[in-house]
Amino acid sequence: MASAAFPNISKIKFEGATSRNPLAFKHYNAEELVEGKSMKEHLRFSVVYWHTFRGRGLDPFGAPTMIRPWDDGTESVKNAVRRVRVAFEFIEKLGAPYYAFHDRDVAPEGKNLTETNKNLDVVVKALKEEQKRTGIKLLWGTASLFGNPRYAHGASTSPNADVFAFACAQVKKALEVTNELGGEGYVFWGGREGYQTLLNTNVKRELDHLAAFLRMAVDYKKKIGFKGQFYIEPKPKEPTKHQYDSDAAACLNFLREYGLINDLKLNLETNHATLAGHTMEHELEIAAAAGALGSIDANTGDVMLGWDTDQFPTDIYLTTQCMLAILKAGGLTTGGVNFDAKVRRESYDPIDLFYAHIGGMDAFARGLKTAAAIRKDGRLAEFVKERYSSWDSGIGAKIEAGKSSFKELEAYMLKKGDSSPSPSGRQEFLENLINEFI
Ligand code: XUL
Ligand code: CO
Repeated sequence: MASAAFPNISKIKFEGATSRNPLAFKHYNAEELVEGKSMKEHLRFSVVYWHTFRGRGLDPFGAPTMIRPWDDGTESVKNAVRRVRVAFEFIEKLGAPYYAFHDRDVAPEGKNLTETNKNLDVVVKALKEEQKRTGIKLLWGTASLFGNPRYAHGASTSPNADVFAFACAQVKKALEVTNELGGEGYVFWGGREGYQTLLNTNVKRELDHLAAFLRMAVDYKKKIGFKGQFYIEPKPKEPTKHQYDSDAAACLNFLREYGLINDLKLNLETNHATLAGHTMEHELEIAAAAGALGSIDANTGDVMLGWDTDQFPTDIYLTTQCMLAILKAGGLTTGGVNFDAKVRRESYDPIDLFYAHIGGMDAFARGLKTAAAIRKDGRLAEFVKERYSSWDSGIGAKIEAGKSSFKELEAYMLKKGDSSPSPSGRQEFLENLINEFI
């Protein structure tokens, strides 16, 4: 490749927990086996193009702070292609096996859709070359249906049918490109699919349109033979006051209502869960219960701030909870741990991108090892199993098998007089048990 963007950084290595090298992994040891599978296969780490290679530290109060030496500041295709080389140098040195992007992160828009698609084709060629050179794969692709002003009122839920049509054309191309790059998935995040005020909104029509859009995407996926997994990414608000895909339960309900439940799984994001007033653990459990746990956007919010700060995950409790839920659900199959996270506006040196990702990967590796140790110990699972043991035989088993009735249960209770006592929930005992492993 041409001159390196990170000439002083070599491939990040695992040095173990006692290392004090900030450019080394202390816990992520790619080939180390956990529950019989390598850490690399369990975690399937992915770097996002948007925050890591397009984020510039802009906020509503101030100008960009991140001046990247490889970026000439133009929206040219040449600059976009140069950025691809830098992105792959970074991901390769980091040792993440995957990346993810929106169409508009990688290539600039042109004067019209034809020119925009042509720009994308040029950059996709470079992405393909770099994937081949490095072996790095595309976890998922997606389309930005929120950045361009045409999407101010939403994309598939726009009151303007032409905007809906444009969004479909854009997603058609994004699906083709994701397929061409061997993407293992495709994400639909609702962007601006929601409302700012109900005074101007026909909710029923907008939901019907969102479903029609997803149905056409499913049809086109089949038509082009794209084998990747489709995901829907819940988020309750921001940029709109209310997003239709507000949390895992709302998404699952929507998918069931419109007959799409077998076509999409969920891509859950920690900071979106907390914006919805849930923990990430909750969202993972709700998705897993419906067999729809697909992938995760790994980040974290700030407990003192109410918005989507998209920080890198460093909290071992959080990563342990995530990995407990993921391992219980059978692991990430098509999905991955995708760092939809950005360095702070004040962390403007390119090297901060390394520190951030290394920290996130180590935090998840620790979460994985801790979760595996809790599972090996077995007391947590045993406690939960025991708590439900009244359902394993007798009247409980009969109810679960759908073989009982109100009449029978009344007779059962009239005979017994009262229910048997329920044992303690032992929350504090269980919290202490988790702490034994952290
Ligand atoms: C926005 C967000 C998106 C999706 C992909 O909050 O998380 O970047 O992950 O569109
Ligand atoms: Co996300």
